[in-house]
Amino acid sequence: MSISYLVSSCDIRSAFSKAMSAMYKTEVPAYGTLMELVAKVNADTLAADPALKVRLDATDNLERISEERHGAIRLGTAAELTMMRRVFAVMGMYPVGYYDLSEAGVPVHSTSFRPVGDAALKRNPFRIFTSLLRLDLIADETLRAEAEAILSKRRIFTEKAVELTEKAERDGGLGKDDAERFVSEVLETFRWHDRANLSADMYKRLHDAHRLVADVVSFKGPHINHLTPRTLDIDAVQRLMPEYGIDPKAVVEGPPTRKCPILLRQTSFKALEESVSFEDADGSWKAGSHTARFGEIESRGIALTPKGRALYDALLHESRMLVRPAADGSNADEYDRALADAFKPFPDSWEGIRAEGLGYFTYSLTEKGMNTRSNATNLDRLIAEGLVRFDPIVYEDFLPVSAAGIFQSNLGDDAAQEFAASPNQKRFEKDLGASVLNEFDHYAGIEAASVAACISRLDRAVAAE
Ligand code: OOG
Ligand code: NI
Repeated sequence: MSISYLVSSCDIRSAFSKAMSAMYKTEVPAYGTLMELVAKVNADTLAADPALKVRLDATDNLERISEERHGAIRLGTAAELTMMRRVFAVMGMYPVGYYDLSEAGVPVHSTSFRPVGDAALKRNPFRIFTSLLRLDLIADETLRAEAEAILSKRRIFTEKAVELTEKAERDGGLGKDDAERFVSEVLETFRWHDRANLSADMYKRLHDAHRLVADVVSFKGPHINHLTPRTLDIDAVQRLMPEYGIDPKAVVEGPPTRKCPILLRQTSFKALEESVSFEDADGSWKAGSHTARFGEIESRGIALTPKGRALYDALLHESRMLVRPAADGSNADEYDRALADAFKPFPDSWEGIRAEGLGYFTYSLTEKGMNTRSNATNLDRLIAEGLVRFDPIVYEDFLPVSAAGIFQSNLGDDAAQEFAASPNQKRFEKDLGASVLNEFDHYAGIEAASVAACISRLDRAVAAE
């Protein structure tokens, strides 16, 4: 087959995120309502801030501003994780970052499959936060073995999805018809199943061990558990959710509201209780319920360096020592104030963040820089002379404390459990069958490349003279 007939992985990813969005809106109507609210708040924000509109118009596709940025699934076995990696690779999504959630009382570790590189992110930024259940953290050995046995029997991918993935690997991509078929076959893996693959009794035992274990083990596949559009005003959406009949989680996760946003802020509506049925030994179906699916919103800021991240972690910890957000929202205002106070030492200007080496920036030549010859290599001087400008690099990854907060508020308030913190990235990568990209190295690389491009361009101007 000639290469020119292959559909780009970005196009497959776009088609997939669109199909997933359509499916989830019909599966979870409250999610459709959240999307409407987000679209309205984004439109109002742009109307009230023409400068923002101009800026976003230059850097983002305004038409797609309210579209989904991410979703999440939870897998049960190493084989599922490896296959998922291969499926996502067909869509140009690669594992970035390792997140240990055991420390926060959730028995999973995770990565994010996402497009890497500016062009791919711009084309379609959709990513999937993917967790692998850690049965090794469950104390009850008998239950652990039973859960493993149930998981070993299920097949979460259709035969055709596997076949097309293998074909894409062989041929370096898929043609148009195959790509369409691939999207609809892969979508099956993410679909909700209201019939559990075990008895009510077994469900209860798994649920008592940890609600997340029940969510992963009880079903035929890893249903998509939320999708997350981008909002331009997360505080407004959080405030307005109740007016739209949706129940927000207690607080917005991540940093406080700031002039210069850092990292990632996110909030969600609480997972809904849904009807499911369980199959008893005699083959009869018994009605029950399960809580897993919700909707989320996100708003992203600058990617922080290890130094910036350490400061972020320390300040967040400090604020939570003062006020721990209650799941019922009763101290939400108090928490917001403590958070804002705790973050005062974090500079709130791009110049300040840059001067202290807290964030990653891309550097480019100004108008003046493009028309100037220089062989200077001192970045601060080039900036001071107005030859070079700097812009924040957007954080495209996740935050373990925030993710744990999202998990927790959606698993129910009694779900937190003490696990010994036991990050095990080596084991995760073995199960994944590949290593994950280190997000800090990745941002540092983008920054370094932009600096090198500025300096060589200024220098080339000299040579050209
Ligand atoms: C994933 C929660 C993490 C986020 O945005 O941090 C997440 C889950 O509940 O499976 O999606
Ligand atoms: Ni999420």
